[in-house]
Amino acid sequence: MKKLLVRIFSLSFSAVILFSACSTIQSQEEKQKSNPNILLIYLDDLGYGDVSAYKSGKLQTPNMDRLANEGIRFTNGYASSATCTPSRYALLTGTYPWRNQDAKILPGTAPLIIDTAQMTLPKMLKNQGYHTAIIGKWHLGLGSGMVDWNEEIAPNPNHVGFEYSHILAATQDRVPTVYIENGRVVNLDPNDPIQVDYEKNFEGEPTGLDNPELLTMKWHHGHNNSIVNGIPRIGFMKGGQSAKWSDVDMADHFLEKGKAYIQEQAKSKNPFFLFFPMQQPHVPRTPHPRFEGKSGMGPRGDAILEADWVIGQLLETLEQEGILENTLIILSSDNGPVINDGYFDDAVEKLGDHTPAGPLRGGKYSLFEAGTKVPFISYWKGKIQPQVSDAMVTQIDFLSSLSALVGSSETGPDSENLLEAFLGKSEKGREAVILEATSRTALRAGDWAMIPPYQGPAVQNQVNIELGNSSDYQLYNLKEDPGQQNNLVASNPQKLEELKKIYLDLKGI
Ligand code: NG6
Ligand code: CA
Repeated sequence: MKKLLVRIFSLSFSAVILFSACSTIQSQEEKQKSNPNILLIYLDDLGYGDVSAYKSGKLQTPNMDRLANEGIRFTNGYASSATCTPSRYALLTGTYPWRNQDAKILPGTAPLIIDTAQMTLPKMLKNQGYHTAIIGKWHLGLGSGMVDWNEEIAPNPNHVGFEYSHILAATQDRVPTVYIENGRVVNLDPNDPIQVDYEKNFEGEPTGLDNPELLTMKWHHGHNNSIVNGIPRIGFMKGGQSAKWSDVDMADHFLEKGKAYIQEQAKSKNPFFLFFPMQQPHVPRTPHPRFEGKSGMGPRGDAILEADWVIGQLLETLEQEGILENTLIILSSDNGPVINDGYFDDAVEKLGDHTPAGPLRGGKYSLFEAGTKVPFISYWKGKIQPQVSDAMVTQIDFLSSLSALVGSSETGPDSENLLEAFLGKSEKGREAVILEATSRTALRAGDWAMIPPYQGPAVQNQVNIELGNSSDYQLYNLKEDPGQQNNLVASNPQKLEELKKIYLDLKGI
């Protein structure tokens, strides 16, 4: 009898375990199915005033406006840095870029700067059943030292959480000027191997410096090494002729890959995460001839109109596949705007009264607001109520916030869970953030910005941008003075002390 009771008990106990195990599996599956797709559109050097929904520039960007006006337009959305690599590092890892010495503008030959053991946004989503992909600009390094571009390049984005990658290694102005899919150069002819060097040229290869007669775009500063498609680049490259990209077709190329990916994933029951980092309007600005002259502002404006069209096409694809309502779309930029970033491309001459930085001071490379305060939009048809939000949100917060969205408990070291703000359910964002620009840092806290003293020029003359360097502390009340014209250090010493303390605490000094 006792034996029988024990047996019944253990059987029912197993049944309970089995049942609860099943229900865990089921709820996991259900969760995966109900989690939305995530499309993260990330522009390169797009300024706060470049999107017409931000109501301060002269360009018309109807597709970005659609996202902004039917979603949340954040007025205090920040990239983590005023340049590309550090911002992307922070976005993917939820870690301040100044914690990683290597998170600086990288040459095309730099090794991968994300530790493959580190938690990343795509890894977290992959762990929750997402299919994950990156299509576009990478600029976080590849390989672990000397890369042989003719073999499999590893580690690559696939080793930090992306299941599919189709990328350009660094920037459009840096060699190698080829696409790389899942670690392999696309269309490479093994009889014409690629060699890349950032120190010295390969014998007999023309350069922008020595062969100006071969150029269709002239360099202004830097950008005078190897010539590809008539455009002088940063770095030297030899071989790989059949693999070289066509600059004017780049937008169409990535769009085609993006569309195909969305169409493929729409067939699956699992959600997807598509990171779509676009190259516009970074230099060299090479819009397709269909967009030439469309903005009246030269190639910079035309490239932004091209980017806007691409975004419209992505939206249309989601609509056609019937998955727009089930897709959270986030749009932002890696850093603020620059007009002349090293080529003579009419950007300065044809700018007219357009204001890429909107009302903000500075631009790319700057510790002033325009360096990092960028267009920042979240859109989810039917789920997010259209609104303008003044909450302070940053790209470093994507990891923890999206983790909360999909039911994961992962967080990033410096990433805050601002999901409610990203979904428009709360106006509460961050209290404070450390912003970075070319290895210098500053603080934004509440309505205030504090920039510590830095040596160095006040203006970077080649790009004509105020960098934020000053021998004194700078303190601005952004609510009253978004253009940072009135340094309040003398009149508000108490506030300065308060902010210095927050700054030092956050930096762990
Ligand atoms: C700078 C380049 C600039 C741009 C930038 C990176 C020169 C003189 N300037 O060094 O043109 O490529 O690096 O831009 O070479 S970013 O958006 O990827 O950070
Ligand atoms: Ca950039």
